[in-house]
Amino acid sequence: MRIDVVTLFPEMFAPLEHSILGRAIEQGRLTVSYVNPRDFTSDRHRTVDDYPYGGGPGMVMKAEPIFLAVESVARPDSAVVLLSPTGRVFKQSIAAELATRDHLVLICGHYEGVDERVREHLATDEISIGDYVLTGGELAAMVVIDAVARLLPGVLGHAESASDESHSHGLLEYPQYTRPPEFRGWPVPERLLSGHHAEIAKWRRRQSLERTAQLRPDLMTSELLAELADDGTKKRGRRRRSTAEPATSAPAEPDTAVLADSTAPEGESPV
Ligand code: 4HQ
Repeated sequence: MRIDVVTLFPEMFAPLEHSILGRAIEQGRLTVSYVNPRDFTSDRHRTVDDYPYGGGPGMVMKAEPIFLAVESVARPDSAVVLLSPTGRVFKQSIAAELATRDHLVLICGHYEGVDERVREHLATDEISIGDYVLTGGELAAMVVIDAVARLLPGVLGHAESASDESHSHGLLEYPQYTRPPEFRGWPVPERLLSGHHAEIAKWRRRQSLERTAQLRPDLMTSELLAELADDGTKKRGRRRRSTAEPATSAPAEPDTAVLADSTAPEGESPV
C-alpha cells in the first residue's frame, strides 16, 4: 500500500519509522510519503493560511495549496481522506475497509481547520478518530496509518497476528497472563494452567462476553446478549427448530448506568 500524507509538519511522523510499521516500510509492504502544501504556494511568504471570511478567531488553511498538494500525488484509484472532527468516527471496520485500497491520501489540517471546499470538492472520505479536539490532523493520521497498516498482508509477524484481538471479532479481549503462575500472591486463573484446550477456549469466550457486557455494553448485539445469558449448562448441538429468530443484530444503546461516570452530557460537540 502507498500512503501520501498532506501535512505542514512531516517531522511529526517520525514514530512510524519504528517497530512494526518501520519493519513494514523496510520490507516494502508499505510506503509512506509526505507532501507539504507550503511547497505549493507561490507568494513570497509561502502562505498556507488566512483569516476566516465572516471574521472570528484563528486562521483557516487555504484551499489552493492543499488542492495542488493532493493533485500532485492523487491517482484515479486514490481514497482522499480528510482527518476532521466532523468525519465518521474511526473504528476497526473502517480500518479494514481502508486496508483494501492501494493508495491513501491523508489530509492533515492545522489551525482552525481547512477551507470548506477541500471537504466538498477534494476529499472522498472524512474521518474523525474520536470526539475530542486535536491541534492538527497529524496524530489522527498516524492512528489511521497504524490501524490500517497492521492489517496489510505480512505486516504482522507470526507472534503478532491480527485476527484474535479486541474489536476484530466485536468483543473485548479476554485477560492474558504469562509466567510466573503466582505474582505477589496473585495467581493466574487455574483453568489456564490446566492444558485443557477446550476448557480454556470456553473460559476465554466467557471472559470476553462478560467484560464486553460490563465495560462496553454498546458493543453487545442481541446474539451476544443471548450467548451471555446462556450459562452453558444446557446440552449443546441437536438444536431444535426455533420459531421467530430475530433478523437483525443491531448493537444495543450504550448503557451508561453500568459505568462509573454516567454524569457526562451526551452529544457534546468536539468542535
Ligand atoms: N482535528 N479526528 C484537524 C481533530 C481530529 C479528530 C482538529 C483535525 C483540528 C484542524 N482529526 N483540525 N478528532 O481534532 O481527526
